[in-house]
Amino acid sequence: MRICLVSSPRYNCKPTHKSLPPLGLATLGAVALQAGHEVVGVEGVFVGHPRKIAAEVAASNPEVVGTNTVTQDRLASIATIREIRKACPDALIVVGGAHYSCSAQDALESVPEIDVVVCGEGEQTFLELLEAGGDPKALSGIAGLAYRDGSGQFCMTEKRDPIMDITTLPRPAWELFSPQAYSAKASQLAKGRNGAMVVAGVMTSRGCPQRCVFCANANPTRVRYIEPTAAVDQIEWLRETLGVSNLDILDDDFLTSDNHAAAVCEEMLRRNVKVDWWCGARAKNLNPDVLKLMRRAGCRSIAFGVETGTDEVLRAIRKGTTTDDYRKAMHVAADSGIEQVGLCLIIGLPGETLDTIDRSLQFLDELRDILGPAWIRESAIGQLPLVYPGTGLESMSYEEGYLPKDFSWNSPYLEPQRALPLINHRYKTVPHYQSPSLPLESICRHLGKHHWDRLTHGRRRRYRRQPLRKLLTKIGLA
Ligand code: B12
Repeated sequence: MRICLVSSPRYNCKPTHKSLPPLGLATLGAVALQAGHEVVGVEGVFVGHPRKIAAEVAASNPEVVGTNTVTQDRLASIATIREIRKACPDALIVVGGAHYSCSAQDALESVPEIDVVVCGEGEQTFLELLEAGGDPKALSGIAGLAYRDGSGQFCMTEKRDPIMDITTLPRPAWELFSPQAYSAKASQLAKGRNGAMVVAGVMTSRGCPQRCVFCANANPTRVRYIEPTAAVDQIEWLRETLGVSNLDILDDDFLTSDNHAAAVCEEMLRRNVKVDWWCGARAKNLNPDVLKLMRRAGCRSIAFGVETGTDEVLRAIRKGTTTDDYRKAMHVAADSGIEQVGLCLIIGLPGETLDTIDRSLQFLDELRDILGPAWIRESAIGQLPLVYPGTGLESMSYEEGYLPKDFSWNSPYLEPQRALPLINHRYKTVPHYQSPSLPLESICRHLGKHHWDRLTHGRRRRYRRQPLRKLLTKIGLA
């Protein structure tokens, strides 16, 4: 079949190169090519405008169009899908990825242009869909799908098991996209560095054992690993074929297995693969020897989701870590020689009070002192919690009455308190979590009065007020 895989434009439909090349779409492209299909990639993120993206898609005369998005960009993605439907009236439009997977019923009920939602890992499901020639009658027999039946009713097939042997998946088809055209500015590694560099992402494992209430990860809790030699084959290929000098290791937690992380690093050192890389990890029980090995293998930077600095809020969000874990982790990270450590913080999570906010920010200062020069100020900027589909925060927001019962992810949503400071203008159409006992307004007032300078330092532009109507008009939703 002729397939066109399209990346979503950004929320404002402005062309940008500031992103990472789309690993999910490149992986799907690889399995489709391997099975003998014709595949074309369209970098919607570079094009921006939905109608222009649709014209590029139509030029490949596809029988199947596949796309995905993140929640922030969903309205721009839907506007694009509507244009694609007009330009390719007979194509089967398939969507996937974390956002659509977790809001499949809503998508199919409110966006008639979408034919099928692939839920969870897509390789096998997409392949079976293509093998069935996209025949709507065959959909009920394919696990991991949501669709509308002949009478327009929402249907979901049985759940698709995660792929256990992820080593056997083909190398992502980077030839469909152009990793060299992406701006390194989307990467943590670019901070404070000059000169051209090519950045790409690899995943050496899939899955995360945690289920934090705010996380929008559609991955299963069972963690699966790529054989270290196969993971390094990919890294070496990116280095030698595309000149990738900087790598984002995108595993949900690169340190779920010390043995796996150490084996990947040892293999990189054995083959003398020269790339700078960074990764994210959970700050619990860090092994000092593994962190030192990571540093030797080229790891320059590591990010930890601290989220909050009090044990009561850590318990409420089911993070499975304590403030003591963080203190110990910062000592290990500082001693490892890793140059930059990023700490991400969310303010206003369940269980938060004005007192826990003050203590969290004090705790952050304590961690900064432990880290010394490795501390990256930028990444510790507080963010108000966003609600993503399928998360614990989404269920709480319905239960606690903050999200209206008729809320749809596919209609324009305007944060009711959008004029508040600290609501990042990029996220105005994504609901924020608000606990019944601590209104967002009180949080913002408190932060504005006591912590404004440190929280907005260097990024005030992000919090400027921008008329949303202008944005919605642009994407045809006003
Ligand atoms: C790399 C990454 C980025 C990169 C770039 C993403 C890109 N352009 O590709 C950067 C660093 C720029 C980034 C930024 C952000 N990200 Co991000 N990111 C990731 C990360 C770590 C890996 C994504 C990835 O490549 N996975 C590997 C591939 C193989 O998996 P996959 O993409 O899920 O694809 C599989 C399936 O989902 C499915 N599938 C996916 N697409 C499609 C399409 C079709 C047609 C089909 C059939 C199937 C299918 O099949 C694929 C193969 O199995 C994920 C976390 C994660 N574990 O996935 C978060 C994640 C995608 N990001 C997320 C978020 C929230 C963001 C930000 C909004 C963060 C912020 N606060 O600013 C920004 C938004 C930027 C933007 N506008 O695009 C959320 C998305 C949640 C949601 N509901 O949308 C995730 C899930 C993290 C999380 N746990 O909350 N991100």
